[in-house]
Amino acid sequence: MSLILWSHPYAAYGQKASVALYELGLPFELKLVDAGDAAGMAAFRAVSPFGKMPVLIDGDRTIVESSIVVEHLDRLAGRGRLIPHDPDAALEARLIDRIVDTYAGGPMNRIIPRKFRPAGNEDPYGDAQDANILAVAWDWLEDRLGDGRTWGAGETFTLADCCAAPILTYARRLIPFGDRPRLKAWHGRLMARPSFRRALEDAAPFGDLMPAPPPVD
Ligand SMILES: N[C@@H](CCC(=O)N[C@@H](CS)C(=O)NCC(=O)O)C(=O)O
Repeated sequence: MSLILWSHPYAAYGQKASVALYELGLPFELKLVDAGDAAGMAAFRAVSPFGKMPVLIDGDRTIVESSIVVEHLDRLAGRGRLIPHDPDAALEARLIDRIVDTYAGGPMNRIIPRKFRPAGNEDPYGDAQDANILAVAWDWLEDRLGDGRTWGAGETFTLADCCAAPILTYARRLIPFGDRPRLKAWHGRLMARPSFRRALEDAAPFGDLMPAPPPVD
């Protein structure tokens, strides 16, 4: 049964799904979420209750929410790779996924749209609050990586890394990693991972759409 992924190659949460697909070697067909294509957008909205990507179509199943998409893909690929078999390791992978999604992806997805608001609608207080949440997330991750783990949740590449690769890459352009060497080193490993490199290559033709300066660290 062929898999269909509704996504945009530049979208962080879409990349989370495509990294998982590439990791697991699962072929898929991309359906581009293109705001300029009215018919395409109507078809996308029909499968995406909140208008969010990614959406995975697997036969007669429609799967929304990137973490659930990754869980589903891991199951399709025989289980135990992106969600470890060991229950404690699985909990750690899900924990890092939740922390990165909620406290790095969350503020990122609030700060970026505010940058496109019409003049006079700025929200410096909200921006500062969200910048602070991101900084706390960086501190928390730096501390969590203190046990010397190679990847986000241990010694194997998991859901945690599928989530972190794109979100860290974009969010550090809003709040740099600063003096957090373990976070920087983990991100360096994510950048070198072939599955994420492939996702970045998919995004490259769309240029740099991020309304923030290039990374400084
Ligand atoms: N909780 C969702 C978040 C997905 C999300 O925020 N996707 C963004 C792209 S990175 C999106 O669809 N944005 C389009 C919009 O909000 O209109 C998930 O994990 O799948």
